[in-house]
Amino acid sequence: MAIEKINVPDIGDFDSVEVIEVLIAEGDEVAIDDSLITLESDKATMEIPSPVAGKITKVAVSVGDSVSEGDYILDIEVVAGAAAPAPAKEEVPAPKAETPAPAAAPTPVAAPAPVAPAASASKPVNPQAMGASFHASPSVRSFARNLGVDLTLVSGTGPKGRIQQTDVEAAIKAVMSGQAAAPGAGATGGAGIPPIPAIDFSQFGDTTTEELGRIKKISGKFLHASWLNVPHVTQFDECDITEMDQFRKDQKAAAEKQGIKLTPLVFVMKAVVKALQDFPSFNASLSEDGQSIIKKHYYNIGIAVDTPNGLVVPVVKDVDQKGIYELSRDLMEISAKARDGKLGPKDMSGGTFTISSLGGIGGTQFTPIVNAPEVAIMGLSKAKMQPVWNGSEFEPRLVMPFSVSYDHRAIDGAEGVRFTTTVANYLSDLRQLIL
Ligand code: CAO
Repeated sequence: MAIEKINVPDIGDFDSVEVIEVLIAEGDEVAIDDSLITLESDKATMEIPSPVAGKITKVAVSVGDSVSEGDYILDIEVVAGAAAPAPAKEEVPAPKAETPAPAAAPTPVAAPAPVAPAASASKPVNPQAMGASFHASPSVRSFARNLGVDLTLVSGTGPKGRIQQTDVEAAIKAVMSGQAAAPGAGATGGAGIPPIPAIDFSQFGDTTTEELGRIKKISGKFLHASWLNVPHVTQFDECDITEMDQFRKDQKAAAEKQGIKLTPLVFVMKAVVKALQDFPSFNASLSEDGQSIIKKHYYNIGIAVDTPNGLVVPVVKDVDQKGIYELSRDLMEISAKARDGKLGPKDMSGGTFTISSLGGIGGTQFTPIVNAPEVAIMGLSKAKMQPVWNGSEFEPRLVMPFSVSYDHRAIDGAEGVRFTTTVANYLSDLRQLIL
């Protein structure tokens, strides 16, 4: 039986992170992906999953220790035949970040239950709620999940505001006794959110029930939170990308020689960043109290990537400082990493604006959900040749429909359409990007 030494995997930019829970003991049997320990920084709580299946033979860390990437955690006697081969550093499963860094992609945390009692009416739903950190042990998270309690709405009474089981119980009691409102009450003036009735579908025909994948459960929670908290407006528009696409095709062969696949998306990223510089309110987040707008002077674009396991949003950093080839290389790299399930917390944090491109697939328009706490997101649909009236005749032009959903608390409607018009102008004449 081989003994596998387990070290702390890549945990993003965090260093010297406190061990707040040791979830296993010597002699325990673990499966691949079972949580071993929980780390807590000031920004996030992360469970470190086991990269192999086997029996714990030694535990080298205790609650209160501080650890960094590469530190030794424990030994596992690998189960013969059942274990994955010792993974290379990059292959270590990414820690399961339970609370994302601010502006992270709509990924971490579990799916909401249909009826989620809120903690107390005095803790209103706020724009940062879906990205806010809460501190709770996995057992409390699991307890809350089973009861459908949204922990972002529960006040913790433990050390450093940590949520205890008693806090979850108190939150439920408050709702049941009518002392507190149901979720959304802060945003809806006490109306609450009526549950969707549970129906036994098998009475109408055969059914099968499949558990949602981990990523879907996680992203579902953040999409739901954004949908409930952010007053969305979606502006639809279209742009003439005839010249842009001709330029892309002209460059394609040269790019391919360097191993690069040029798609319209990288040109859109450049045009969007130029428009974000013109309209800083779109590259921003609302403050926790909703009274200020925090404008970011860096341009990190999240790209929604469709993977076999679900939707993930890796972030391409410093798009304003990169050329088309470098961006294409970055995009190929992160989408490959996303599809191989190898994205780490670093790859998915720090985004300032998100683009969801369905243009390679089809569709005419869609309404993307804002990746809160960002305030705006763009959806790209499939470009088509269309007859366009030029004043004297119809001309065949390549027209790409797109949409921008935004948080109406941060952005007014007029600004919304000015932004989409500006992006369309830049895309119809790329020369403007160098002015
Ligand atoms: N109009 C017309 N054609 C388009 C297009 C558009 N808007 N966007 C891309 N295409 C073309 C590309 O040029 C490419 O064609 P060629 O091979 O002939 O050049 C083809 O469609 C496929 O492109 P792609 O999808 O591989 O590459 P991309 O850079 O456009 O997108 C990525 C990369 C990672 C965003 C994409 O693969 C993906 O995962 N998209 C889905 C995202 C998603 O699920 N969003 C929904 C979120 S909400 O649930």
